[in-house]
Order: sequence, then structure tokens, then C-alpha cells
Amino acid sequence: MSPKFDLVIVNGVVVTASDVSSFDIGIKNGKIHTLAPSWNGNAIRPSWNISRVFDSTTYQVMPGGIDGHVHLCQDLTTGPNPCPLGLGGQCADNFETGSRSAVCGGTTTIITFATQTRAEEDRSLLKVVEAYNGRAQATGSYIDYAFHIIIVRDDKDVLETELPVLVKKWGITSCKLFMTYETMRLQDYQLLDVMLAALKNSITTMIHAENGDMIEWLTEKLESKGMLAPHYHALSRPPSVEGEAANRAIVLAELIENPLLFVHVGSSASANVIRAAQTRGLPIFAETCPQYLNLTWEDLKRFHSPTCFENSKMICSPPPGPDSSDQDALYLGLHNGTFTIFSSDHCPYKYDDPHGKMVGSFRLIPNGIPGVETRLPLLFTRGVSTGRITPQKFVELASTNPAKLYGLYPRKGAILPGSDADIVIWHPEGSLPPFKLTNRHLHHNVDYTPYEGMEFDNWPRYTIAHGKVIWANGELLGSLRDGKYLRRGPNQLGKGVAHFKKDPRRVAAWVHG
Ligand code: DUC
Ligand code: ZN
Ligand code: ZN
Repeated sequence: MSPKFDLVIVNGVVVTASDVSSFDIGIKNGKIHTLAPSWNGNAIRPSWNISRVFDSTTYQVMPGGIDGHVHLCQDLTTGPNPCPLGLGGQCADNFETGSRSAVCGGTTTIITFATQTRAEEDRSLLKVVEAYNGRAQATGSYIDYAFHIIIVRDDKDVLETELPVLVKKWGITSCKLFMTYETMRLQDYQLLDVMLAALKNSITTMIHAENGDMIEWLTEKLESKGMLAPHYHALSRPPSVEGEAANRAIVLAELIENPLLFVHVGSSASANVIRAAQTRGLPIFAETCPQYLNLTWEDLKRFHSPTCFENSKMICSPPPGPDSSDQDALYLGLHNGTFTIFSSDHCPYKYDDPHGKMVGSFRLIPNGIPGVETRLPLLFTRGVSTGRITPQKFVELASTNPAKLYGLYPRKGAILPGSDADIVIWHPEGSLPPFKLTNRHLHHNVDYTPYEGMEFDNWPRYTIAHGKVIWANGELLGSLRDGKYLRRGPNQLGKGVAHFKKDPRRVAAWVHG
């Protein structure tokens, strides 16, 4: 006799990162307890003792989405001299509204950022994390959450004493470093210092790779010509800005054998550099995001006029590519493994708000767009339904690889006995009439979506977290007490093969001694 299951999903087309096949899933105490090939068509195994049954015949059943790049409650003015260059503004979502939006788009785990600033009171990374955790606890969260730490200073004592505590006490095993933004960027010397400290603690380095000097130089040139409208933001950051920084970051990381994750890769210039490094066996990982597959410079100009600032709704950094050729290259990168993960980079600012996007010049417009809720439906509609990527690849990019990269697998990102029962169930193919998205459909605290008017052919019908149905047929059923803080382990995706053949002319392996 089986144990008494709290919930059983029968006859689902279970999609994992490797397989598509019909299974029954038995859930008990928030975990997947039993997984068995579907039994006899529609019938339920007589031996199964069941409280509640979900018949998912012809529904695709996947591990819940894991969004490894979400900004909530984040301080975006950075320190004593607030930086005007694209970092002002107030984060519009907190853990309540951000996690709510995530659930309604099929995501069951979010990793958000705790941000150090250059202010003296932010020297301590531990204090920064405590403060951010306080913000999460202030509202609660509908789904499980974790933190990356953003490091903008290279205080040796802090790195030496606090990184081990971040790992052991908090399970924070990833940090983000910036190569641009005056108040956040680290110079090459500092990047090497922080990367080495991260490596010693098995912390994955995430890198925002844009050349800050090129951006500042181009911005000043545009300003001197009176080219201030939002869409000039893209001209201040042509693809070579990303390509140069990506190449430099790889050279720095290779010198000290540090694995790197490139976040929000937006151009083929950068993707090609990353691909070449991966081909050499280096442990280089990459993330791309919906905006780079679905928006172009044309979208940045959609509402262009000398006074109309609506184009600021599309502004993020790096900007999307000039035309669809970059999108094709990025889809290829999803398909061929250049990209390890697909995240939203949900960075929410309101448009019509004193702390929002409606400000006077592209230099001042906060960089970032919302997308935690649309991430999975966009990739499903534009990637899976069109056949550009397989359903298995979808799961790999949106759930399984984020779990492995960020040390959560197989608790998360898997449909396996013992995994958390975090599951997303889609509408059966063709059963949801295609519809045009409007911001009213969404559950974030932002007054627009960059994907307004885009057509979708599927959307998560059910989201299940810890075995509880928290989103069903357009209704939010969860509670803010459902989500718990997640301590994470190290990167589970390996260290590449290049280190087996280190060349002392390129690699300073002795620095580890
Ligand atoms: N980097 C991000 O990761 N998000 C938005 C803005 C930025 O520069
Ligand atoms: Zn960034
Ligand atoms: Zn981001």
C-alpha cells in the first residue's frame, strides 16, 4: 500500500531537461514522493491512497520555473554620491508583489540581489544581507527565495572574514560584479582581487560586462549633440561595449582560473566571445533574458518624438540588439548550449512616477524592465511552440540549469522522488486561444509591460509549490507565508576542462598557493 498522498498528478506529459514521457506523480509533505509511468490510460493505480487528484492528460507538466535574476526591494541609488547614469529610480516591486507576479507566470523560486553600496555603512556584506532579508520578511513571499550578493568594494578584510560566513551561514554562493556604472564598477585590479576571494570560497562570480569608459565617452558625445531622447541609450551602448568587456572579463578570469557567469547577455558580439572561451574548455557560463529575444532598437523608437519619453519603458542595460539578427544568434545560443540559463532580469520601475522612468534624458533613465511573469510564457510561445527550442531545452534553461548553477539541485529544478513538489502545468497545446497581452493581465506593481500587445499562445495554468496549488486558472491561491529562504550550495556545473592543461604563459595558477 502506498502512503497517503496529499496530491497526485496523473497522466501528465512530464517534461524534464532530458525526457518527455507520461508519468503519475505522487506528492506528500511538499515533496515528490513517487514517480511512476502512467498507469492504464486514465485510470488511477488502485494501490495509491490519495487525498486529491489532478488529471493532467495531455498537459505538459514541468519543474517549476527558477528565475535566477530578479531585483526586488533593491537600493538602486548607490551610496553617498547617487549615480545619475542609469541607476536612479525606485524598485517598484517588493517581495510580495514580485513573488506574486512570479507565481502567476509559473515560477516557483526566485533569486534576488542584496546590494552593497559604497556608503561606509555598507562595508559589511553581512549587514547588507541581514537588511535585505528583513525586507523579505517584512512582507513574506509566495515562493522560495534566495540572495546573490552584489559587491562594489574590494575591502580585503571584509572579503577575507565575511565571504566564508556568507557561504556557511547564509548559503549565499554567488556574487555579482559590475564593469560599468561609476558607483558600482570595479577596475580590473579590483576585479581580480574579488574574483580570487570568491573562488577561494567557491562563490560563483556573475559579471555585468559592459565597458564603462566607452559608455561614458559615448554618452558625453551624444549629450554634446543634444541627442538626449530615450532611444539614444542604445547608441551609448553599441554591441562592442559588451563584446570588449566580455573578452576582458574572460582573460581576467582565465588568469586566476575563476569560473564566470555572464548575466544578461544581449548581443551576438558578446555571445561569440563567450562561445569561443567555452570551446577552449573554460568554465564560462552565460545567461540571456526575454528582452534580448523579443525587443530590438526598433522597439526603443516605438514612441519616438522630441518630447515623448514613453520609449524609456524599453530601456535596460545592455540594450537589446539593433535588429533580429542578434535575436537569431541568441536563439542559436540557447539551442547549442552557449547559454546555460534563461532569466528575467526583472528590474521593475514604474513609468509614471516621480521615482520612475519618466525623466529628462537617457542618461538619467533607470535601466531595467519588468519581466518575471512573462519570462516563461514568452519563451514557451516564441521558443517551444515555434520549434526553435525543444521542451526539454526549455526546462533545462528555465529551471534545471539555474538549480544546478546556483546550488539548488535536485531539491529544485527536477521532478524526482525527494525533490520539492514545485511544478508548473501548461494548457494542453492549442486549447488556450491565442491572446494579446496587456499590463492588466499581470500581477507586478509596475504600470506597464514592455510586451504590451504581443501575442501569446500558452500560459501556465497551474503553479504548484511545495505540493500546494498556488495559481489555478487565473486565480492566485497562495499565501505570503508559503515562501521560505533558501540556503544554497556551490555551482554544480563543473569547472571546465581547461585547467587540466594550464599554460603558465596565460594562467597564474601559483596565485592560489
Ligand atoms: N543590471 C542588471 O542586472 N539589471 C538592470 C540594470 C543593470 O545594469
Ligand atoms: Zn547588470
Ligand atoms: Zn539585473
